[in-house]
Amino acid sequence: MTSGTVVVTGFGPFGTHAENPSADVVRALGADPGVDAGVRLVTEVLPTSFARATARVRELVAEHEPVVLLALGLAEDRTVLTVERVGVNLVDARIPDVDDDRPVDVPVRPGGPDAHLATIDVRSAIAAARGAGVEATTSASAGLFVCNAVLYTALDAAREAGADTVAGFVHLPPAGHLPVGDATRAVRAIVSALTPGAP
Ligand code: PCA
Repeated sequence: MTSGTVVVTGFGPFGTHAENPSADVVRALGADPGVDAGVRLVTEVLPTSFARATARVRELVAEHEPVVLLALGLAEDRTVLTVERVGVNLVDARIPDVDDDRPVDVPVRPGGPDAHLATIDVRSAIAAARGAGVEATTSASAGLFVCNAVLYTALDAAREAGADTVAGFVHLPPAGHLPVGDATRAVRAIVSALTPGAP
């Protein structure tokens, strides 16, 4: 039985982070999905660019009409995996993105709703990560940089398309706090828990 398409994205380098564990997790999933056989997993590493990442997320929603879109990113100042509850329609870049763009106090989408609540089941995602042996908590803010912009855009695109896509965001702590192998195991468990029809 096919449960549908699941899109999992990560981010490439940004700022002082030459390596981004979210990209490593996405590559590991691409090489070995390790999720229910009915799930068609699409993985992609997005550039940490406001313009290009948000445009690409809109394309991914339109192209695949996924049942789940789960975006991953690095939260440099956190020590555990966090599942985001909300994307807000505001950008305040503390550093330039990889296109040397540093938007400040502008909306992600002019005229869009102020915020979109994550539509994944946040509690199930946390329970799944913990079940895989990885500590996880909720987060009420994905920041005001590219990660938040991608979460907001994914939710916005799914709503506009009237698609059944549920979307959410997982921030990973630096690999020193959560090794990439453990993060990959947690994300696999989260994807399985969020996918309808999956065991
Ligand atoms: N973390 C940044 C952008 C890319 C990433 O992995 C953020 O939290 O916005």
